Amino acid sequence: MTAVSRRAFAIVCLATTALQAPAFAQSVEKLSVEWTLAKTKTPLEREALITVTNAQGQPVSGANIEVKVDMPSMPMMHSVPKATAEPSGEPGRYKTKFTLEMAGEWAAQVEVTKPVRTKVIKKFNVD
Ligand SMILES: [Cu+2]
Repeated sequence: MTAVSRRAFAIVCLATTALQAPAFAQSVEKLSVEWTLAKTKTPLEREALITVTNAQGQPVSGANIEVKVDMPSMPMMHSVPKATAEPSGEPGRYKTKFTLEMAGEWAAQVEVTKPVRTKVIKKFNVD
């Protein structure tokens, strides 16, 4: 390859990368996951309302969300069943319920596996 053709090749590569960038950025973008917890009539049970938005702040529909809760101060002591969130009817909003085993400091791992993998930890207190 001559120096000129090598430079031309490099420019074509750059142009191709630039064209592909938006799709690539979308596939690796991080979702924003927020939640609010509410008490139910059942002691130690909580209902989580989870909101998933993309980098543009738009609601994300069709997400798969699993919630695992544990007590950071008591490793291996609890085994609350994993909860799967269901669509709540509003775009980007999901809900699920789980029952804690005691009062105290808990942490939830909220894991989105679709459309983009995202994992967030939410700490909360149970009284
Ligand atoms: Cu405990």
